[in-house]
Amino acid sequence: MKENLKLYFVCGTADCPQNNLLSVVEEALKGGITLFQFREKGSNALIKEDKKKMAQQLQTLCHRYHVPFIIDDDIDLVEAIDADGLHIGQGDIAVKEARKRLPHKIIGLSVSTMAEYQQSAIELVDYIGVGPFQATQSKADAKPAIGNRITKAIREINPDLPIVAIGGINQSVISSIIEAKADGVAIISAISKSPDVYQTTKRLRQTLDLALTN
Ligand code: TZP
Ligand code: MG
Repeated sequence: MKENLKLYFVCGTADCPQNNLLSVVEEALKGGITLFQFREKGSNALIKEDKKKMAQQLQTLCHRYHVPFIIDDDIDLVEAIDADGLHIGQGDIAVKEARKRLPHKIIGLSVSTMAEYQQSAIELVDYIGVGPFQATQSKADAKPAIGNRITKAIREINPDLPIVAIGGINQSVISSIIEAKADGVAIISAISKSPDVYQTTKRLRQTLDLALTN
């Protein structure tokens, strides 16, 4: 799991200014993302059959590059298309219930505070997403920025838990996040809104590879 968290791209149609989610994801795959999450949110979000069709196309694309395909929040869709996993927030379906329905799939959980960590069934998840690291434009209801504080505190008490940092992450903060002992970074806009998704992703991946070998 830790290897897959290195460069985790999270994206939905609303995150792509040119309305080109499929080509953005393909460029990011070519650039070296290690995990992808389909996070379809907002007032113009795809729903029902349209969402399912998009998910299937994204899944096919990810698998062509041998990258696991995760879906945000929609456990029915995970089951319907046999996705590789589910990501849930604190207000979504309970971890215990998700694990019961998805015994062998990847389950990720968002954690923003130590209280959330302590109150969650951490032993049932495959990784946690910790954030927001910095202020973010990509999540309407984002909690206050926490920097590396929660990552460091959780790493102290749980040395083996796969942790990915999320929120406002770009090239310039990667080394500090890896020094805080996260296993990787999850990114929306620094990739999806880049004028050159392939080059940006490739550079992020090179920086992560270097930071993780030191
Ligand atoms: N959860 C916490 S911050 C965030 C999510 C989904 C948004 C991250 O997006 P960006 O554009 O990388 O700040
Ligand atoms: Mg959610």
